[in-house]
Amino acid sequence: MVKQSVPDPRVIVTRRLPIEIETRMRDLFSANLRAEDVAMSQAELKQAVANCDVLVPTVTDVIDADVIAAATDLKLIANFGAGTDHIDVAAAHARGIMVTNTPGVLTEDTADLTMALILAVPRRLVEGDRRTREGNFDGWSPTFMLGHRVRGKKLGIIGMGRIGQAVARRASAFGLDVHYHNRRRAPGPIEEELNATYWPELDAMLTAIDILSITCPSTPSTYHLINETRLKLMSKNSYIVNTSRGEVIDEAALAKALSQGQLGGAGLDVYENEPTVHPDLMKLPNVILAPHIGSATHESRREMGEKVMINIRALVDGHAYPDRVLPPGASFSKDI
Ligand code: 8YV
Repeated sequence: MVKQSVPDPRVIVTRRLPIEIETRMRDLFSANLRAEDVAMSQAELKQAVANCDVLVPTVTDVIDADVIAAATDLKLIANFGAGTDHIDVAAAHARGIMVTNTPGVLTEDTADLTMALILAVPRRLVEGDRRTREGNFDGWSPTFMLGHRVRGKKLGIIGMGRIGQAVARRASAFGLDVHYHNRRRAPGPIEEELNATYWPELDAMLTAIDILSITCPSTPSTYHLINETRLKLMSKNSYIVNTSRGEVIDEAALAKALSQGQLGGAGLDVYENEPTVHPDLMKLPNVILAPHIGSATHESRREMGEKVMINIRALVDGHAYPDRVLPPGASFSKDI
């Protein structure tokens, strides 16, 4: 189906993007690019949506109903990133404003970072690096810096989407036994390929696993999915890795559990109030705190930019959007 084309859309980009993407954006569109890499304020976002056809935001922009209400000619929010929890997709949809994202291209890099944390936390890699730099490596000893073996342990994945599956593949290669919890059970062939055990009840899975990896999206139903009660279900030697969104874990409860030795450690790439990190987590040696770098490779960021431009081209040429995001319950058949 061909929709109305918008030949020369005014595009506003909220953050600095890789230079080759900015150059191409300038070639293709009337693009208003950011001079400095600083997030826009809510007032600036409102001003932006009142003066463009396409907004290109990132995870650091809160595109809430208030911002969307300020839009005049806005037709498309072409998000630079896969997660769209910072956008009120329902409010956009209600006003006929399309939302697109950049899935797929950051899967492998995010899974690599997840796997790196799954290995680095039990083996105390970052703690060891710190000790060496601080002059606290006095030579090899049979009992120095012992961690825990990864091979043979049970990995529980929450969220068996693209990234969860890519983590499962890596984990199998490292000899981990893969378990998962997801809203829906994965199709048989995928479960078979990944040799993954499905747990319909999250609580039951938490009692059975050694390492928990969170790769589900942040939605109202996953908010604080891992809370104080659920943390208590996990064993004292277990680890948590989160590369999805901070909001999925009650960060204060996690900090408390780790401080009290209820868990073995954690590897986090995302936080509830980014860039702020719970002060107690900062003090713990058995926690690795990565600065939201799941997709931070030149390759991913370039390909995310490509996807953003392809989605904007769909508007220019009047084609269906390749990466359209819909609010829950909405149907694809409506005004594609
Ligand atoms: C992105 C991410 O870097 O794509 C996502 O959802 O979490 C990150 O890897 C970020 O969203 C860019 O907007």
